[in-house]
Amino acid sequence: MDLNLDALWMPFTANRDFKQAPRLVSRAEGMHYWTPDGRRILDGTAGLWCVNAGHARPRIVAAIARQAAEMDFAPPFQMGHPLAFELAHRLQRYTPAGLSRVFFTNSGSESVDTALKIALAYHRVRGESHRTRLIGRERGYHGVNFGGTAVGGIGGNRKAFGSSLSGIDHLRHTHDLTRNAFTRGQPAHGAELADDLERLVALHDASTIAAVIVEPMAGSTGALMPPKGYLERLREICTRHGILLIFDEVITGFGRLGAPFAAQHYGVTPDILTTAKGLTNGCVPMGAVFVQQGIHDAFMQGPPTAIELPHGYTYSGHPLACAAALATLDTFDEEGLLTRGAQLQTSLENALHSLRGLPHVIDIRNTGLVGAIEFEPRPGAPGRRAFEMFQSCWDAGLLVRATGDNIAISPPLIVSESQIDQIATTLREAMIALA
Ligand code: PXG
Repeated sequence: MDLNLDALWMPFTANRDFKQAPRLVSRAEGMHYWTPDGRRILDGTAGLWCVNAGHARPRIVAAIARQAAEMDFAPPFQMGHPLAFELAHRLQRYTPAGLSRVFFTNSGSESVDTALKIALAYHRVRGESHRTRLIGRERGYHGVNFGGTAVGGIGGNRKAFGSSLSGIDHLRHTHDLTRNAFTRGQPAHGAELADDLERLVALHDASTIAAVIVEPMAGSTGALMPPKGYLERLREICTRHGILLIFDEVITGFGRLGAPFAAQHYGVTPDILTTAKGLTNGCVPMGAVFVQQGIHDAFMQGPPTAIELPHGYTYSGHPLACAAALATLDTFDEEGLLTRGAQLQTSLENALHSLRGLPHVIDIRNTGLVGAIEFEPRPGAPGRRAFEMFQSCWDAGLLVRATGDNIAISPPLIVSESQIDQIATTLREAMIALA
């Protein structure tokens, strides 16, 4: 393929290394990608945790094409179009109880920054404008905008960008291999790590804290499952101190853990919930922030002609995105995909845990249709083992995701049992060859 690679500055990519030996895909359908030279790759990552119903689903493709011809764009400020309202209403069927108001964005990063801004403005509108502090967690990933970077807990994503926002603090992460290695589902140990929030409350005073944001399952840093009782305790502490709890469900939303949302899977309901990715099956960029009705209603005061929340995007509720989302929800419903992860959990669990004992493996963990394998870092070269796994799986026709010393697996929710076996077989062969 005659392609000049020079002009594109690629995101989160080792540009020079990539351009020496590019990994390109040019077609996708169902569970597979194809490279430009026709090699078929099994998609073990649902694209980037987003193509939950599989690729190029005809109903979704047709809905986008129809909408592009019908009305390509509609201004979302002081104007509306029916599909945005229809989608917002429809989404209430899936979201946890109470989270009945929705604000549309175009990405997970925008959803996170929107959620943080809503939290700050909510306290202010209620006369608690002293609540400005935002708390994230180590090893959290909340996208790349300024708010998400500030509350994010990955040092390497933060250090290049100056002093970030002020008034930020972080909880300790929950990853503890000494007590929890090779756990199936939720780890037994670590609920007490939620008490770290009490430490921050003692340090800063609750009256200064607006919100805590966590991924119920931390995706980007290697699929870290919450210890049993941890989310419950975090919820209880937030409620007791008037702190809003935000769940970032950009990865866990729309079926990844075997329920529509992690909030339902774990039985803990946040005040605000951020999503993106699976909402449109990755076809058109879109995000959504769900808020408790009481939070929304607190803004609906003052003169009715005033704009209650000075926030929004040109493409909030874009017609193509709404059409894609509605067709995606139809597909999820028709095929029972939002709960299919619960049925397939044991298959993926057994397949992945069968790899225990292979060289360098220090942990295997899983829930729903997500799993991770963690490797002992190679001395002097952290992250290389996982990257080499990613490369050898790619060479063998399987797409996995490398993050730190972890390999994450998160196939589309249409994955078959035999494809799960294929994933495990390919991983095993790559792991046996791993130095
Ligand atoms: N929050 C969470 C929890 C995410 O996982 C974002 C926010 C940001 O979403 P956008 O749409 O702005 O990228 C994400 C994104 C990985 C990986 O390898 C994960 C994400 C993005 C890229 C890579 O795990 N998640």
